Amino acid sequence: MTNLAKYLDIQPEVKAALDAGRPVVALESTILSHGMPYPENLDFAARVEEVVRANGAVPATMAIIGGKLKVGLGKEDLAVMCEAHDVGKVSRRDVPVYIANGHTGATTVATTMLMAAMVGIRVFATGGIGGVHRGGEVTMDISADLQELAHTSVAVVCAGAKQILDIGRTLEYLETMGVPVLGMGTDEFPAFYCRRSGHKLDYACADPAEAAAILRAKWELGLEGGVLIANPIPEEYGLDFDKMEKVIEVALAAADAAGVHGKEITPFLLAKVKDLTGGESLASNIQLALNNAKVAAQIAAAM
Ligand code: PSU
Ligand code: MN
Repeated sequence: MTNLAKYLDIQPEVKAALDAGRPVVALESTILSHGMPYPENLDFAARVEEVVRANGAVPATMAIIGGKLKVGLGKEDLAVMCEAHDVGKVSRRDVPVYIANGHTGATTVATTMLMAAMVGIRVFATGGIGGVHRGGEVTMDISADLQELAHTSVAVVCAGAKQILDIGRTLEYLETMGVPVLGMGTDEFPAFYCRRSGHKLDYACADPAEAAAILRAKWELGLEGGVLIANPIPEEYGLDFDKMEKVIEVALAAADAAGVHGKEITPFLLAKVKDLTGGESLASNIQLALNNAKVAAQIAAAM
């Protein structure tokens, strides 16, 4: 940690928990800065941390603020990320640029994972992961989240992947990269707002303890890399798959017409889906992310 120390700013509570071997759960900030509107994101940021605590773990929301890797955010830092003025989106390749330039950016799944691994946090809760985009076999637009899952030893609890992606190819990619995908109480990969995607999984876990046992076995064997834990949205908040498919087709056509590509495509599609579905999708988004935080904290505690 000697070389890392000058780049890292770890909240004292998180540091104390890590030193004592108590459970800690990482949380990302792209979901705050680029995934939810203000001020709803501010309320969500506080609630998701409460859920982690209520389930026996210490929350560590990640961000890059003024060129520092921040592990655990206080109230003021959370407000900066939620207001999101001049806050970029930072995936693995962006990290050194933001550090050297002293910029502020929200961490994606990939960056939150790599920061968690740097400080020894093993479990991370998010909403949905990035993946292979539709048409990715031609454009090669594949989220860096998948490479991070291949190499970085952190378990990511998510509600699957949004239908903006090619879910089948995303799962194929994870299989090739040796990433276990575990359904929490299901043998079907969920599609974020929807409990079902039509894609079967090989492994279902009955509960957080079973997931924790699989993580322990993987990492004690020295099998480096992440594990994806797919936790479906609670039944009462789930949206209809066919209805979402129509919304996503409109969003994809809009992205195409606007010529959006690269790192802008995911935020563009997310914003479009939000516009097209209004408050309904935001409420679902919040509930699924809180549910993931609960399961992640329970897994961290079981480890
Ligand atoms: N999918 C969502 N909501 C999100 C993201 C993805 O449903 O907020 C964010 C996550 O931070 C994820 C990132 O890591 O987008 C992926 O971006 P890209 O496809 O550019 O790698
Ligand atoms: Mn991309």
